Amino acid sequence: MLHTRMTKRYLFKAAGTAALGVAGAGMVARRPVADAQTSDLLTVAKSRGLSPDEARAALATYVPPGKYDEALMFASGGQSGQVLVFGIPSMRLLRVIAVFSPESWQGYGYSDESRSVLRDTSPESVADIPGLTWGDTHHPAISQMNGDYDGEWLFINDKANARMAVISLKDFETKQIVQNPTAAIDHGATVSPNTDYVLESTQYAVPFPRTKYVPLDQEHYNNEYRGVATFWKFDRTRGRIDQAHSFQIELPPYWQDLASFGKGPSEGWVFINSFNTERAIGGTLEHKPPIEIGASANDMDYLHVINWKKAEALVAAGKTTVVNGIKVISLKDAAENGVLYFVPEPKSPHGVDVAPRGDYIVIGGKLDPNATVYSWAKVRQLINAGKSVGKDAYGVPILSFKDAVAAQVKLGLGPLHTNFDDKGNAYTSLFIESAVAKWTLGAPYHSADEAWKVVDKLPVQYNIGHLAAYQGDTAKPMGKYLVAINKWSVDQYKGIGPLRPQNLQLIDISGPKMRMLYAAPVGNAEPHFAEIIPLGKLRAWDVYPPGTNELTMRPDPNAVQPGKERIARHGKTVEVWMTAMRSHYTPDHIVANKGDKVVIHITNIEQALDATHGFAVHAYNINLSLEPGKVETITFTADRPGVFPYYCTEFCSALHLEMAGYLEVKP
Ligand code: RUQ
Ligand code: CUA
Repeated sequence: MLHTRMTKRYLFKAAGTAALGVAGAGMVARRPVADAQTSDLLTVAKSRGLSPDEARAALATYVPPGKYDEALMFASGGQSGQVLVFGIPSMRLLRVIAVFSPESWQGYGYSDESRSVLRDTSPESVADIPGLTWGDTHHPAISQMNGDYDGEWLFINDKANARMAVISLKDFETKQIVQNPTAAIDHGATVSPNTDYVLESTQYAVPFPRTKYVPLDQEHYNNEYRGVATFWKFDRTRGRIDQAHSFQIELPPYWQDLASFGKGPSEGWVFINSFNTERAIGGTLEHKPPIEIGASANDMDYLHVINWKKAEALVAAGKTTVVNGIKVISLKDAAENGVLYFVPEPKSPHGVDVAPRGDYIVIGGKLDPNATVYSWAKVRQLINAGKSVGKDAYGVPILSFKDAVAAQVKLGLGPLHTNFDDKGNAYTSLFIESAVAKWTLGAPYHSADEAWKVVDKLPVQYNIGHLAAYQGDTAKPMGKYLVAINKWSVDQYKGIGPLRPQNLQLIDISGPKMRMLYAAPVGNAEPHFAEIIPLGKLRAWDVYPPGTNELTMRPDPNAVQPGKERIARHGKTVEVWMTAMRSHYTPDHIVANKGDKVVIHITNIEQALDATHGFAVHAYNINLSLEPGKVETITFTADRPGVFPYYCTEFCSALHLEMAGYLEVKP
């Protein structure tokens, strides 16, 4: 039903009339033009059956052709192995970045350059698992300076194979993938406030290192299975993770989960939550409790509090062992040297998020309706005073729960992840309740009588996992927008078969009450976490400088100028230096003998915005994407005799179909 009076008020606003805030037909009469526009808007709203709130939401999110979204959201794509880039507030999917899975539109996994990234063939590589063609991306992390996104780099983990990827935000392409040498499955991925390190925390404990076999029974599990926190050193000048200066901290075989770096007063520390401190290993067919029961028996698990500055000092002092090529601080050394502490956290928690000023650490209860908030000042005091209430089975000091907690805030069913706004409020996803809870932080964000209160709750559709507020996990949250990353869409989209999209919902958090703005189905991936950054902070290239190698981002030695194209034959290798421009390849004939190695370097010599060409070869499983200025190389063996057309796969011009050539492979 349309509430005409309300609708008028909202739509007048949008039409820019002077009749703001007052719903009265009398005021409209003064502005006949606006009045006509307004009644037109009302007609549209009415014909589409939109309520006043819905019409308002449409206006708040609509980005007209030729205008830009104000922010970008980088969301993981889960088991699609990709990163998705959405515009905010339009929620339009603007880009897909192929990371761990080949993706033919981007030519990712087909060119020599992208194949070398996917397989990590860099000289320092310790990658040892061949043939991976997918990943499970979970936690994107934009590079930071002083706890604030700097818009330079993006990191994302592959949970399934414990890998970390580096993406450049100059061209939105994956530059590096590193394989964790000791861990099998990871979960947490996050950056330190100045991006010195990218932290990867494990999930399921395996024999340490993963490359050895240790029987799965309780005794072996307790003694030889381990979790690990990996601190990947990021070298900004090279734009690469520097494996030689990275290190790990061995952790007990609890199942570590997400991680967040401290900042401000807690800078130099990192927090990782955990579950299954019971060390349950299942065995359902042997009539042992299933993992989900065994892992939920204890009332408390352990928040891991890690002094990474101290860990760095231990590494510098040589207190490490090299395991599978990486320096490792042993669990014993970590426990005895003030690197690792535990604080109990209620039963199987999830999510660990540090408040903007670095003063509070929030844990989602998951099985407990509370968010548990630790005071960094209190935790720090306990550590300084050397006060522990005991040690765990591995000698790690345990701090007193009640002396470390600032508050427990009862939020609702299934609290998971928390982000923050610019007014001292926290927003927590409630998985079971399918809602977002807005609540107040304590001092200095709010006075004592306003602190730790739920002030609003908004239902979402359905089963929210993470949420992402505008810069909501940084030292400088911006408020305004929040995206609920819902896991289920159930009945929200119709006629599309049993595999349902995920459902991302944009929420306006600028006022005292949250308002639902928009729902965006994601039909190609399962986003987990996301981060939202203002468009103005990004300095992406529009085109590559002429002759650029996408990996080095520098001139490619095989770039070729128009007029200098050539084919050279040395022994059984045919090497081609080719140019692509609208609407031809030079050369358009390549001749090889069966069994020859064919190497083609293609330079897109265009500099016009969006003048991208493809390069596909029949029967050879080849497709490249050559954006303006880019050089790519493709190497293959001409093992199949015949005549193979090659053509441009990107519809680039009126003569796009004419952009073709022939590869002859003589028998
Ligand atoms: S955590 S299931 Cu981001 Cu809630 Cu991976
Ligand atoms: Cu170039 Cu189509």
